[in-house]
Amino acid sequence: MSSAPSAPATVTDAQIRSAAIDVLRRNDLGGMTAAAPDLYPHQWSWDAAFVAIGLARIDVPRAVTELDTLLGAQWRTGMIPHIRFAAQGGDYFPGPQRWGRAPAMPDGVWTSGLTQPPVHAIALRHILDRGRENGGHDQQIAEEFAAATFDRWLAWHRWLATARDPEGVGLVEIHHGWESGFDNSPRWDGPYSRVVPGPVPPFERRDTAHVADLAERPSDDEYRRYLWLLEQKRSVGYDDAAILPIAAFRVRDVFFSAILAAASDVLAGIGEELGRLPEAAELRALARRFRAGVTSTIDPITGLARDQDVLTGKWIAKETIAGFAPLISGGFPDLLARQSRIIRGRRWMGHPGLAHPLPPSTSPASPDFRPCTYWRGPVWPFLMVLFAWAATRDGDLVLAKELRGASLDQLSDLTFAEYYEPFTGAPLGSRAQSWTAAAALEWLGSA
Ligand code: 2M8
Repeated sequence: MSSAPSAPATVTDAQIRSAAIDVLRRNDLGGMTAAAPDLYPHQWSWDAAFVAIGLARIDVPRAVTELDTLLGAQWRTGMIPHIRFAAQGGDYFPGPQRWGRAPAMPDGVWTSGLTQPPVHAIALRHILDRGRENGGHDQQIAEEFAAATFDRWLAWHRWLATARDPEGVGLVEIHHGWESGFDNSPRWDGPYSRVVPGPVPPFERRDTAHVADLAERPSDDEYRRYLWLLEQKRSVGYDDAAILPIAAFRVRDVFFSAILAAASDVLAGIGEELGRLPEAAELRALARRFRAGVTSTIDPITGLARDQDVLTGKWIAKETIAGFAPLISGGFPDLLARQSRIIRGRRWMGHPGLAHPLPPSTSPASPDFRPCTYWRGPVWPFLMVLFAWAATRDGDLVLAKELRGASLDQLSDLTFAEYYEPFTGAPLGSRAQSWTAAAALEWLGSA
């Protein structure tokens, strides 16, 4: 069982900041930051973006390096893979051998064959902003990096908009729960229940060795399905078209789509600054298309956004934080106002039992809620940064302030846990998780 946090009564911002910097230093593998020291000893795609946001508060050149290293893993198709494996090869399953090679993989780099949400342009924007605030060398390096890599981020967004939205509906299709980043969310229970695993080579999990309680991680049964989907992708050489007729898991992920909409607008803004006007216009159009896609998923009764199972054509209506996708993508003022009311309500941040008024990954009022189990209930600190960034963009400064205050209280336990039990505030999963430390640095702002 998880125990209640035993943080000292008064922890100063300076202590949080110094402990967070320490975590990122210790997880620095040289050019890339391990997502976590033991559980995730490689670079994860969307973790790297949040890490870059935090690093930009303390070291702009190092933040640039984080994104540059990730870009070194970009496939010839434009896809940014969900893991770039460290050369020194930390112990993680499934590792590089299990994924194998693909024709589109960059030479000499080992990656996974899946992708993850495209938060990177948002991180690039943060790096540019911090560089300009600091001026001098920081500004120069940030601006040069943005100009030099714009086309590669553009290729990334274009790949998502074509390979992963083949019918142009304005929603990104994922082929594995890992691609969502919300690995075992109740959102995926239906689609996974229809995955019938074929033969999977023998495997030994490593993740279970790094958590206090096995209930904090997905089950073996879930892993068998995860690995079968990997085998399917591998069997077609990770070809974007060839996977579509055979994929046992095809879901239009509304939260991923919302991130693509938001990030496309941000990248368009960077393109405009660079004088890349046709490309910027293309990105603005992408943002509109995916924002419209997100809006089209709203359940009129609950007001929450929904995923869609491509293989059954059915909506997936689970009460998870992904239901607030419009708060990330932006949208019509009425929709945003309604969502802002819901997220503050008693099924979410306003639930009376919460240790900190922060939205858990699944509503505590949902029958699917599991307070200790990974993406089925705990609070994920890095996500709060994303919601606050979007709230600030849309003028909801009160929500942004509430998220900041409660998050800093939560993080003052100095464990920088991967996720937290919503009612007790106990740290769960990995400790010293990089994107949690980065979130603390972003909340604290520049020194
Ligand atoms: C978790 O996912 C990995 C697989 O990608 C795992 O469980 O082994 C998720 O929380 C994901 O969102 C995150 O990017 C990754 C590394 O922090 O861990």
